[in-house]
Amino acid sequence: MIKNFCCLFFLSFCLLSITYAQTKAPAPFGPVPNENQMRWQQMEYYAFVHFSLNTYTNQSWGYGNEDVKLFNPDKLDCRQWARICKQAGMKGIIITAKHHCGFCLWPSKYTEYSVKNAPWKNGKGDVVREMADACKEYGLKLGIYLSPWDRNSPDYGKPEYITYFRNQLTELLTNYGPIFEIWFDGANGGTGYYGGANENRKIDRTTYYDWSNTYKMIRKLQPNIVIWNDGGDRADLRWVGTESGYVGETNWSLLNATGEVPYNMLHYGVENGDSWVPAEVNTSIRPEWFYHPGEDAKVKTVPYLMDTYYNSIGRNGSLLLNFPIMPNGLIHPNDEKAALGLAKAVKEAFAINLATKSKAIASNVRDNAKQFDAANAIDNNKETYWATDDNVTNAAMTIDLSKPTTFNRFLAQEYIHLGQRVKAFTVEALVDGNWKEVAKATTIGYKRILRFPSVKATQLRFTITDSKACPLISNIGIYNAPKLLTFPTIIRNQAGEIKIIPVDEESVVYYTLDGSVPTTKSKKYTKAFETDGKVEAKAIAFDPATGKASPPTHEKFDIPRKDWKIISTEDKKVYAIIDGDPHSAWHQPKGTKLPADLVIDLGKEENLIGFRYFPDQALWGPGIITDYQFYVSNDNKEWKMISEGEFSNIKNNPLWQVKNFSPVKARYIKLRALRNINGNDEIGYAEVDVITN
Ligand code: FUL
Repeated sequence: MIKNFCCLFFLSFCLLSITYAQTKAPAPFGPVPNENQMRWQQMEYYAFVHFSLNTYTNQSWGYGNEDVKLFNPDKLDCRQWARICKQAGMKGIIITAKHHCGFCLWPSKYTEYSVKNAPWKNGKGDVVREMADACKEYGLKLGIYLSPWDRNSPDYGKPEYITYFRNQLTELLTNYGPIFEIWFDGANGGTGYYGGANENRKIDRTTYYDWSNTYKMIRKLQPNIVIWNDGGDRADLRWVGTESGYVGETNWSLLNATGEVPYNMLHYGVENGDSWVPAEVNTSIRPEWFYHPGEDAKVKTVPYLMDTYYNSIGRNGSLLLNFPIMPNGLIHPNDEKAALGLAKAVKEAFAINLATKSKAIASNVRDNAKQFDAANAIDNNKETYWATDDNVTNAAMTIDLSKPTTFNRFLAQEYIHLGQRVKAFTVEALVDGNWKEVAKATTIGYKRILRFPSVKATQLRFTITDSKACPLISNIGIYNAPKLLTFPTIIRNQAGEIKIIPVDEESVVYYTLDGSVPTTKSKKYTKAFETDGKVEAKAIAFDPATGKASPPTHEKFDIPRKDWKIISTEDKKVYAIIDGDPHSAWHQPKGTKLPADLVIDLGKEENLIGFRYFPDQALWGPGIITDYQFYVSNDNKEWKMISEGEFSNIKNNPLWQVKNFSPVKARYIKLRALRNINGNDEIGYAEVDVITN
């Protein structure tokens, strides 16, 4: 009897404690990630590789008529790509199996426009297979980019193309093992070769691909996949509205399941959205996505990439960093160096979490239970978390560092399995007995990292000032990252004056004008100075305190523009176009109908070999030219067209557009805008320049 009683007592105790533990656990709040999204989120950092016929034609977007015979890399080695990505700390690689030109890197059964008709490996090669094998060898996950737009296919725009597209998807999702992510580019429809039709084919992005059925098929073939799509139908992940490498400081992993998604929603998410659609920040390690030899010196520097890291992974996004593959089939050594440099900088910045050995105390702990104590946020286990009582949405955690400690980074992670909650928080440091606010921010999400000037303090206070529901914090990090000097900006105005602008007021700037790398023995920059003729300027920022220097900035300026006159308008503000300042822009007057001309008198005859156009940098800025013609004249009467075409991908990546042509002597130039990104008549320019021989 006594024995039975004991058993009963023990059983009820167990039952009670389970119920107790269960009632205490917070309920999910709002949309939550599914398992695939969670697995993907934890990858944080992975690569894109852009490789196609464009690699051989120096183009950004192929038209669809490029010769397959051009594809003949002599050193192609996907193992080199995988090795670099692995060493760079990346967790996977997404390969452009088919870009807009329609050329397939795998021997698709459904088209002749593929590696099977290329000279590479006598048509027996399969780049996707080699990529899949290399990923497996290096323990990386494989992802596929399959462009929904196909400028080669004769069927593009017709219902038949959807069958073709799905057949190709089936090949890729069946024959190459597990695929972690599929990427459907949003550039859809427009001019193209289309099997010889050479026409403009428009499609309705929202209906043409019948995404919901395509998604069903994908999920059946690859149940663990995440789908990226900015093409009209909500998928698992979202674009952030720019390809420049940053998401909004406020970043909700939510969108609405239906309705349009304007820039603001892509960039910041939707606070009260009804679906979990987290942000992926995609950007290239160079300005463009495909390889262009002219960009070998334009590979992003480590401080720049580190900024990208903080502005993506540090803002509740993932980072998808692109390597353009060279025509020989390899990643360029400059790109490798930059990616490994970033990995080293990240490792150094987050080497020691000063919070780990400290003591954490919270102003409120859910039911005062150990299970939800503040210590869970510094225990190195992301499955445990600090939680407050249900009605508490304002709470602080104080971390005692026990002695004066220097730090300049704060990292926080929410336990997002149960939803994203935090709306606002502050970070304070206890310096000489006084609390000093060092940072203030909005959302946290999966991971948030804040940067602030170094502070020496004995305690840190993390206060959640607003939250949608009781906050759940799974991880806190406090770090002292070494200083990375950012390179200065160099601009030259119309008068030929060079201005060098450092990011950091304390650093000293040294420069050269002969193409050599500046050192502390080079000229020290004190104020703007005049230059004449063509100039190659390089500058570094130097920190006298540490003796460290930034990587050099490199700018090449063509002929001076002192005597240039813009003669197609009376509006004096038009000179913003040649003032060297990338932030100032001029727009054609209201009421202008396309085509719109911009005519410049260069003052004297010049030997021209190209021109450059820099669009308005306002996001998705108005009047960005997509289709142009370029004319020259010697008398402003008789004009000769010497270049025409498109500025591919200018909407998503509004960079300098460079167009070269055969040498020609001329005094007058005319840039004719034929079409803009929005299909209306607005036309704007931030800068226009010429390239001379
Ligand atoms: C863009 C494309 O048009 C670019 O060419 C590139 O593939 C990039 C990743 O997406 O929208």
